[in-house]
Amino acid sequence: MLATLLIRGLGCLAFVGLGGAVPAAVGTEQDLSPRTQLAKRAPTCNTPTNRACWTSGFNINTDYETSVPVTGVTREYNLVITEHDNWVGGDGVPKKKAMLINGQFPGPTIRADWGDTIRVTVTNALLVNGTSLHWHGIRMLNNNVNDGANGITECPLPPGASKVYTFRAEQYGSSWYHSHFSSQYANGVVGTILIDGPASLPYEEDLGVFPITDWYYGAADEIQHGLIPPPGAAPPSDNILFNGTHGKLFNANGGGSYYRVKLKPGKRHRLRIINTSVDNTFTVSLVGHQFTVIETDFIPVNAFTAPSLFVAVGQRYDVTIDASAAVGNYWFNVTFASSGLCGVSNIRLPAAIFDYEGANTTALPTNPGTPPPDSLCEDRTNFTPVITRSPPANSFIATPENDLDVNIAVQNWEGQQRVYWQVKGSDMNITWDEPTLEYLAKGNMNFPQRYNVFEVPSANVWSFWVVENLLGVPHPLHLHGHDFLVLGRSPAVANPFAIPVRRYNDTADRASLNFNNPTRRDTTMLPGNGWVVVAFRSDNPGAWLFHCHIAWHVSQGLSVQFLERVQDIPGTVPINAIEPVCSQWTAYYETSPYKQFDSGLRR
Ligand SMILES: *[C@@H]1O[C@H](CO)[C@@H](O)[C@H](O)[C@H]1NC(C)=O
Ligand SMILES: *[C@@H]1O[C@H](CO)[C@@H](O)[C@H](O)[C@H]1NC(C)=O
Ligand SMILES: *[C@@H]1O[C@H](CO)[C@@H](O)[C@H](O)[C@H]1NC(C)=O
Ligand SMILES: *[C@@H]1O[C@H](CO)[C@@H](O)[C@H](O)[C@H]1NC(C)=O
Ligand SMILES: *[C@@H]1O[C@H](CO)[C@@H](O)[C@H](O)[C@H]1NC(C)=O
Ligand SMILES: *[C@@H]1O[C@H](CO)[C@@H](O)[C@H](O)[C@H]1NC(C)=O
Ligand SMILES: *[C@@H]1O[C@H](CO)[C@@H](O)[C@H](O)[C@H]1NC(C)=O
Ligand SMILES: [Cu+2]
Repeated sequence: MLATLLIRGLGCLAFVGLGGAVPAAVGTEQDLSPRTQLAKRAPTCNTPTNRACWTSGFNINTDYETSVPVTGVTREYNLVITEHDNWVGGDGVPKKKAMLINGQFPGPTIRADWGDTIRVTVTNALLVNGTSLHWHGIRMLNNNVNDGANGITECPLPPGASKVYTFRAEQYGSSWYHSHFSSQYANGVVGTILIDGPASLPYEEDLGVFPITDWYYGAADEIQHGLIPPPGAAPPSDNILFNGTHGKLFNANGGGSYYRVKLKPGKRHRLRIINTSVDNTFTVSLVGHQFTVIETDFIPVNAFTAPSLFVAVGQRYDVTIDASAAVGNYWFNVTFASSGLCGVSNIRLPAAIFDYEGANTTALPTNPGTPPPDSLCEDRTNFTPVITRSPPANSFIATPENDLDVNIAVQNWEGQQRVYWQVKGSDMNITWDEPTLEYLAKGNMNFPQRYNVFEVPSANVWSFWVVENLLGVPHPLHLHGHDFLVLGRSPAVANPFAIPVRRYNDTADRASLNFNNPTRRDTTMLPGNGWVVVAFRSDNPGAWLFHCHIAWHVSQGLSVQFLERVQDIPGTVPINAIEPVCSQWTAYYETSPYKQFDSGLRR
C-alpha cells in the first residue's frame, strides 16, 4: 500500500514540472502487492518434492511452444520512469544521472504464473528522453507489436505519455526487462521477470531473482559520446552490483557492507542468476558449493552441475544450490576473463556473501576459494533441453545469403571520425518515428539500407545463420521473438587477436555442428576472430532484432532485423497499435532540443 502511494506520488511529482496531463493509468487504484497477485494462482501440483508437476495436463515435459495453460489471470503492473541527478543508490556513490523505474533500482519484479497474461502500463516521466521497454526473452508469439524495440516495432514513448504492453507468459523461468532507447538502460531502466512454472529438479527454497550488473557512476549518454571517436573502446565499469546493492566496501569512498543471501542448512535452493550488464560478462562461483543448472534463459534443461558459470550479458541461469556444507559464510564471487576482452571492472574482486542460518551474519567468510578457470569469454554450449529440437542436418546449407560478418569501421560523421560496428558492411541506424511496422502498415517494403533488414519468407522452416567475427572482440548476441539453437562455433582461445580470423568452412567445420537437440537459448557469445552457427524456426511473424547485447555496441550499429513471414504479419499483429504513440512522438520530437546521435537502439 505504502509502495503504491509512493509510486503514484513520484509519477505525479514528475509531471508537475512538465505541464503535461497525468496519464489516467498512473492515478488508478491498483494493488501491486505480489502476495495478493499470487493468491490468485491456479491449484498446482508443484511441490518441493515434485517440481516437474505444474497443473492438470501441464508439466516439465509439455512442449510450451504448442501448449500453454489458459489461466484466465491477468497481472497488472504500473511502471513509471523518472530521472534523478546525483542519485545515491546502488553502492552509495552518487551516479551522475540515474533513470529509475518506480523510483527503485532494479525496477519491480514482474511475477506471473506460466500461461498468465501480463499487462504493464509504462509511463515516461523523464525530462527529455523518449523510452521503450523490451521484455527480454519473452516469445511474443504473434505479438510483435508488444516487443518494445523502438524504431522497429514502435515509436519511442515521449515524455508525459503512457503505453500499455500486453503479452502472455508462454514460457517460464527468469528474465528481465529494459529500455531499448539508446543507452538509457545503463542509467538504471532495468527490472526482473519471474514466471513460475515446473522445473527439472526438486528444490525446497526459491531465493528469487539475483540480477548481477555492471554499474557506472557517469551518465550513459556521456559515456556513449566518449566512444564515438576511435578507438571507441568501452570503459571499465565502476562497480558490480548484486541485486541492486553492493555495499560500499569496494567503492571509491570505502566502508559499507556486502549483499547477503541466506541459506537454510540441508535444503536445496533455487537461485535465478540474471546478467543485466551493460558491457561486462563474468564468471560466477560460490566457494565450497556447486551450481546445478536447471534452466538456460527460458529453456528448462536436464540438470547439469558445474563449479562455476560464465554468464554473458542478457543470459540467465536458473541454478540449484545444495546447502550441504558446514554452517558458515561463503563468498559468491564474480571473476573476469584474463584477456579483459569481455569486460573489466574497477572493482577487482566483486563479491556477495551467502550465509547459512545459524552462522554469524556479520562475520566475513574466511575461505577465499580458488579462482574458477578462465572463461575465455565463451559460454557453455553443452546443455540438453528437456523439450527437444533436432533439425535435419541437410536443411542447413551455408550460402553467402545466410552469412553475417561483423566488423568495426571508422567513418566520417558530421566532420568527425566515428566508430561503427557493422554487419555485412552496414551499421544499423533506424529512424525513431518510422518503425519497421509502420513501413509494413503502409505496404512499403523499401526499407532504408541501414535498417539492416533480412527477410525470412517461408513458414515453419529452420532459418540458419552463420555469424563471423572479423575482429578479436567477442560479442553476446541476442535474438528477439525466438529461442535459437547454438549448433556450433569456433573453439575458445585465450587471445583471439593473436590468431588469424577463423571463418566458417563448411568442409572442415560441418562435422563439429550438433543437430541433435543442441543448446537452445536467446543469447550466446560470438567468439573473437571466430564464428557461431545459430538457427531458429520461422514460427513467429514479425520484425525481430538480432543484436549485440553490449549497450555501447548496439548503439554503434551492431544489429540486424529479421523480417519474418511478412505476408502473415497483418493477420497476427494489430499494426494500428503503433498509434497514438507515433503521432505523440513525432509532435514531441520536433520540439526536443536533443536529437538521435546513434543507431537509436542500444539494447
Ligand atoms: C536523453 O537524456 C540525456 C540526459 O538528460 C541527454 O543527455 C540526452 O541528450 C537525451 N537524448 C535524447 C535523444 O533525448
Ligand atoms: C533480490 O531482491 C528481490 C527484491 O527485493 C528479492 O525478492 C530476492 O529474493 C532477492 N534475491 C536474493 C537472491 O536475495
Ligand atoms: C554479463 O555479461 C557481460 C557481457 O557478455 C559479461 O562481460 C559479464 O561478465 C556478465 N556478467 C556476469 C556476472 O556473468
Ligand atoms: C560475529 O562476527 C563479528 C565480526 O567478525 C564479531 O565481531 C562478533 O563477535 C561475532 N559474534 C559472535 C556471536 O561470534
Ligand atoms: C571472492 O571475493 C572475496 C572478497 O572480495 C575475495 O577475498 C576472494 O579472494 C574471492 N575469491 C575468488 C575465488 O575469487
Ligand atoms: C576448408 O577446409 C578444407 C578442408 O580442411 C580445406 O581444404 C580448404 O582449403 C578450406 N577452405 C578455406 C577457404 O580455407
Ligand atoms: C543515421 O541516419 C541519418 C539519416 O537517416 C543521418 O542523418 C545520421 O547522421 C545517421 N547517424 C549516424 C550516427 O550515422
Ligand atoms: Cu558487441
